[in-house]
Amino acid sequence: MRLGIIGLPNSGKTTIFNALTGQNLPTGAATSGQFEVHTAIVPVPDARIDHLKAMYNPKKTIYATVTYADIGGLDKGINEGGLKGQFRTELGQADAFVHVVRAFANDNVPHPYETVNPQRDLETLDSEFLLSDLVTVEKRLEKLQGEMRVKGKTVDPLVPKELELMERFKAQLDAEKPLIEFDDLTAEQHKTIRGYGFLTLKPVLVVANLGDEAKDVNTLLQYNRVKSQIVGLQGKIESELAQLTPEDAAMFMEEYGITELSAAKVIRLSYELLNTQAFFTVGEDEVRAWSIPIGATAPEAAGAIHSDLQKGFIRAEVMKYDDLIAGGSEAALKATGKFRLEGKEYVVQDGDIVHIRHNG
Ligand SMILES: Nc1nc2c(ncn2[C@@H]2O[C@H](COP(=O)(O)OP(=O)(O)OP(=O)(O)O)[C@@H](O)[C@H]2O)c(=O)[nH]1
Ligand SMILES: [Mg+2]
Repeated sequence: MRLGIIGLPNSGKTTIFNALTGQNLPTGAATSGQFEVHTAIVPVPDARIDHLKAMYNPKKTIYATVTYADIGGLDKGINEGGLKGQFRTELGQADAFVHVVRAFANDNVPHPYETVNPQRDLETLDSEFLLSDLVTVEKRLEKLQGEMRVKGKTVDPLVPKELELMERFKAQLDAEKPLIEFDDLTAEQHKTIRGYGFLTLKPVLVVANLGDEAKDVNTLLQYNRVKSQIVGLQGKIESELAQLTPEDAAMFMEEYGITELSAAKVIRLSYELLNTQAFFTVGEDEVRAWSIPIGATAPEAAGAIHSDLQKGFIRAEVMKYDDLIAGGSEAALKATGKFRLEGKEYVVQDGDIVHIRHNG
């Protein structure tokens, strides 16, 4: 699952990438304006995994992960007539966006529009994305209408279907509304449009880069988009904290009365944005989180572990994480009858601890 970190030049994308991933990429003028993508895979903090680890004392502990891509070089697109080429392709491939908006004042860091105004910046990039989707839709419409004209009655029946969908998309974008508002798209429609990489179809986590003071993000910004959230993060401080050893970082945090790093919260919110949930497998060898789409069935969950487990699926043994913790042990949980055997139709829930019974 890939989240593209986007935002206006100098908003602090790379700083926030460093804060989230613990990397130490150069920030500031050195990288400005170049098309450059840096990626890193990050474990998603999960207190449940920590508890399971303490309970089973496994040899290995594996958290769910997300991938962040710091996508630099937006200035070109905005100033030179639309998002194009490699940059547009890169954006299209993200599953969701982390949209960084600058909320810090600093005279040494130039702002592309001179003043610090997070709401304006958020809307500027959003309209750019809307416009980009509109261009994609119009190109498709032209192509599909051409095919209808040339082929007449012999046209592939998928063509008029897609034409209708693109007309619906166009009306939505003309009204300056994002495509993510369509929550009734069928699996077939999703398949048709998958390759187009529509930007306004992706969920967005807006991260206000607060600078040196902690501020209430809701006083700075409003964002009413569905499946989207706003969060504040002190980019520079947290990117520096991410460079420390965990012990030094803990000491520093205690000294400043910081209980949780916003970076940890941003990573969790990023994960939730992706319509993904975690189930767990436990044992002496390994305690592990696995990511599956919300709504996945037990055999699909088995397939996330290994395709053989999906093929040979018989039943899933399921414990609820909360029941296990309340009971204190597997044995105690079994005694209360809360240990369950589920079949092929079972829809796995977030926090299920699963063991797959299978053939072969
Ligand atoms: N004071 C202050 N400066 C910051 C903060 N976050 C970023 N900066 C500075 O702002 C400048 C731009 O930060 P970057 O992280 O490089 O921003 P960017 O969005 O990646 O920039 P481009 O990739 O060039 O578009 C750097 O000089 C940072 O040190 C912050 O929280 N406080
Ligand atoms: Mg950068």
